[in-house]
Amino acid sequence: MAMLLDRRRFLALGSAVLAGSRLARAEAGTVHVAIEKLVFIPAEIEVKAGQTIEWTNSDPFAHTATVKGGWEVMIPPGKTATKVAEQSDSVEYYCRFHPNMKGRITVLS
Ligand SMILES: [Cu+2]
Repeated sequence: MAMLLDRRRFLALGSAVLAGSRLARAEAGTVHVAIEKLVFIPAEIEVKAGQTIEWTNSDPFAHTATVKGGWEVMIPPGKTATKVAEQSDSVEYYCRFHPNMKGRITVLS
């Protein structure tokens, strides 16, 4: 457990540094979304542009976070995947493999 937390802290730090180099007003921090039994938890999140969204897939099969006509993040089984939130990322998303899985991101200005 301690190792997992350390790794997350390390990843969050790395993401913040990366975001800082690309975005003028990067907000530090990571917003976590769990995936358990075909559900995004929480389904709705609020982030600021520059924050990292991290999905953690506890299921034994792959999921995606997919925006229709937009981006897609693949989240392998037992793994995490991230995306840096942009100002335009107030979106609804779903899993391409399990379209009943739905989530919503609201980017606060
Ligand atoms: Cu899925």
